Amino acid sequence: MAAKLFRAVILGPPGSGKGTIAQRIAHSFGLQHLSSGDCLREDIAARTDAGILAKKFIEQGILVPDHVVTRLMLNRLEKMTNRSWLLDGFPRTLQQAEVLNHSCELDMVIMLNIPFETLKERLSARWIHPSSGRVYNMEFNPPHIEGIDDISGEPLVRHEDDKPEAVLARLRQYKDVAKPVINLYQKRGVLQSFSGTETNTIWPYIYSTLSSRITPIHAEETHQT
Ligand code: G5P
Repeated sequence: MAAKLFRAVILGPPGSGKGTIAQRIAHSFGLQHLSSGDCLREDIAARTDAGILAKKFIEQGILVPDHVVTRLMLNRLEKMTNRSWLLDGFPRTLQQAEVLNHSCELDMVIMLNIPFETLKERLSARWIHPSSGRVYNMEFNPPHIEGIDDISGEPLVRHEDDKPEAVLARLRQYKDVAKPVINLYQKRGVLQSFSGTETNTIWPYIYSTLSSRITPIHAEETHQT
């Protein structure tokens, strides 16, 4: 008999560590990690119609319209019907959550609660390697050589929306939009919240909560700041 598929979402404000933690979950539990931000950036790079439209919104740090993101993500999910997966950054709005609800049932929604000041500091120190999605932070996980990806040796870049004005816009908008999504998943009984200022402190709790529902493929690793 085929193993039961596991479907999860990670929610949290910009800079809360969704991408960092999602990569750890994908590695430890073998889930396919699908980030809406990465999907949008891929479409921007490929100059698709959705990408050209999305670019204007992302540069200002505001949400891309629901119908654009929803279509993009559902298309990707259709190709993953026989995989266990973890969505990062989607759904963001109640409308997106309702559309997702029609196509699948979620087993767990991981919610990250991180103080506002911590988020601002983290985003301003973030660098990424665009083709792999590897994320660095000049204090938390700096590259071995400044400005260079550890694995490929290629240059690191900053997201357009990590500029200070865009960061503030993203954080403000998040508060209004996320509340009904969180309430929805709380009512459904699938929400698991984790609070703190450090990813490495929160991670063991997330690992242990997930381990109670799905068998890890890699033992828990200790991550040091
Ligand atoms: P994204 O790409 O989904 P956001 O805004 O949700 O972007 P973001 O900024 O990628 O989220 P994150 O994934 O929560 O943040 O966090 P991260 O990248 O792992 O960590 C942030 C930084 O902190 C990194 O440098 C990391 O190394 C560091 N860090 C992590 N943990 C620690 C720690 O413990 N200590 C320290 N010091 N540092 C740490 O979306 C981008 C845009 O796309 C659009 C929107 O316009 C959005 O703004 N978009 C959507 N629009 C509509 N609907 C959707 N569903 C959309 N999805 C994306």
